[in-house]
Amino acid sequence: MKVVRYLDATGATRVGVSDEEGVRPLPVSTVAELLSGDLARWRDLLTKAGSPSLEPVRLLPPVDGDTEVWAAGVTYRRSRDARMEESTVSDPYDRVYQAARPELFFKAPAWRVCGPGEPVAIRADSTVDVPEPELAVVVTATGEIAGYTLCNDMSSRSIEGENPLYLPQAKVYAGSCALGPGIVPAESIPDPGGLVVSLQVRRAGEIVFTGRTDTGQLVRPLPDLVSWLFEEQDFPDGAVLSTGTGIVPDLDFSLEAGDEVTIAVDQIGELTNPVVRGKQAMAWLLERRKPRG
Ligand code: DO4
Ligand code: MG
Repeated sequence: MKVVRYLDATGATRVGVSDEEGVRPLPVSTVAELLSGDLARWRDLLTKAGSPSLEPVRLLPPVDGDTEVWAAGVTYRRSRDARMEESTVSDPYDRVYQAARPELFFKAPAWRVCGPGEPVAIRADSTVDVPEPELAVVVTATGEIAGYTLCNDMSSRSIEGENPLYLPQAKVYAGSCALGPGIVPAESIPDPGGLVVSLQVRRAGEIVFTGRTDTGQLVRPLPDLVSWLFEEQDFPDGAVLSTGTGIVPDLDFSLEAGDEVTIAVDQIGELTNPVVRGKQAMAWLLERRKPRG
């Protein structure tokens, strides 16, 4: 069972639960509303799904409102080694891998998140770009893990490699964050520490990269990452925290416009996105953004 956001046949945005019976609408209009209390409230609201909807649906990103997406970095040995190789300054990556305090960075406001099947982007001013397949935790306003989804933390290796202080530009831009396909409630995943994570990149119908890891390689417990995130700030609409990548291609690989990226996490789902280059190709995100009241 997954919590999903979707467009119904009338073009209205809905929130529901998707399972073998179909999609059943929930009595809320946003996922932010589901996350704005504690875990007990989230669980209670999920029991209130209606009858299966027969309408055709298109999935949307499973975040909305003022929910923020954050990400952790250098939480797998492979990520540490890849950063040390790509960067002009390798020391900060080794130090953060071993430090008590994790690397956490803001990734995207909900409106800039891409959903299943929607384009993700590489920057027009970047030369080495990769997808990062990551398990993401979805957290209530009270800091409890409500569920799991997938995050593609699209990244420019050339920009971050030039100077680690360029990390926000390497990581935060139009088309840099995809989430989905839905949110699997935490109680369905008794062991989030043993999930296979995989990545496939297709180019002109050919597979040009595949990689595989598992969440057992994560150097930090998930609740530990969440408690660092909530240490000195509140998230009244909940938060999504992507937990880092353990799959990084060699430096001679770079994504190209026209590629198709598929990331998957065992028991959570699969997320496929085509790749475009530059912010003009992501102008649809602005169109979709609702006017603020
Ligand atoms: O410091 C770079 C961030 C690395 C990252 O995003 C990851 O390890 O997933
Ligand atoms: Mg990452």
